[in-house]
Amino acid sequence: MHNLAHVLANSSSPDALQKVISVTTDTCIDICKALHKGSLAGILGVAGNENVQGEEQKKLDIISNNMLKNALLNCSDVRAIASEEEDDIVPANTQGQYLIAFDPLDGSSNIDINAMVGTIFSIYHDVGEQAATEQSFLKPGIEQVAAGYVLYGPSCMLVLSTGQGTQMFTLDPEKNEFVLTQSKVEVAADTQEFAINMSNQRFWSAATQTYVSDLVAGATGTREKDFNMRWVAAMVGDVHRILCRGGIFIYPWDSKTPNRAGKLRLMYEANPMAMLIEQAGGKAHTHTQRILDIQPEGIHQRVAVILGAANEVDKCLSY
Ligand code: AFP
Repeated sequence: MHNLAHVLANSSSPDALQKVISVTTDTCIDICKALHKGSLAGILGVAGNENVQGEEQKKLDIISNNMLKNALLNCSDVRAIASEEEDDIVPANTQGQYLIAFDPLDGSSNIDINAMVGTIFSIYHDVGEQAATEQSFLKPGIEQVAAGYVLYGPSCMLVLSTGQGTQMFTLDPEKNEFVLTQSKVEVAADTQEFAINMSNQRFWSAATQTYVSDLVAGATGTREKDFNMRWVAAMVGDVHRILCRGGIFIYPWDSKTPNRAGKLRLMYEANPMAMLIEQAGGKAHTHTQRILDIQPEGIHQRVAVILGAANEVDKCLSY
């Protein structure tokens, strides 16, 4: 069984990129330990303030953000960081060659009910004489050199791509390291399982409503086959299920906030997940374009997300 360091050493990734990935994943092991202490560590519940998204911050949102921020700002290969929990980018070492954007704890509404949460990260190569700015981060997702997430579930798992496919690693808690457990993830082109927050149905576009009602009609309707539904309420959990057994995940535009393209954030949720899904043979689109082709306009930009089984994504877009 190969550990992460061995897999990275045998990849075509430059040493500096390997270092940034290792610092990130080692910090996630520490986040995992903090999460597993749960209420015993007095770190559940809300922190009593809001982030730039206007969302209530949980204590662990801030704790995990600070753990990643401290570790990455002290890594000489990091040029700057961006985080869901940071209003602006944070410059690190101007001579560093890698930008990293992350959601330190995705699915934080699940923390207090001991349900799935995870850390999502996206890495770009960038060099410059001056310190990095927000503009440095605004690169289309296709330019990511690495993307991944750590899922804090029954077992702690790292899912990673450096552009040569998508791989899964499982944390060995005795050795305190991630061990390769799936060397080539593949998402089947068809599926009978969908993920969407049904409580938003009346706010969806007519096309989304028709698509989902056809899924629910199953064998009695135009799809002529039954579908199952799952909703983890943490993107990491839904995407992990799709990478493991297929499916389609949809967080569409809705009229609850009509001038917002979607709920999920492009730079540190949609783009890294799109890379992992595409590297596993799936598709990741908004209602109108491939996610990895989007030219970002801001580090906290939101997009609609339709990702997973290639043929099912095409079917959804055909509506
Ligand atoms: P939180 O981090 O605020 O829990 O949001 C998680 C998330 O961004 C994404 O991980 C989920 O897929 C989605 O929001 C869940 O949204 P709903 O709460 O509307 O179901």
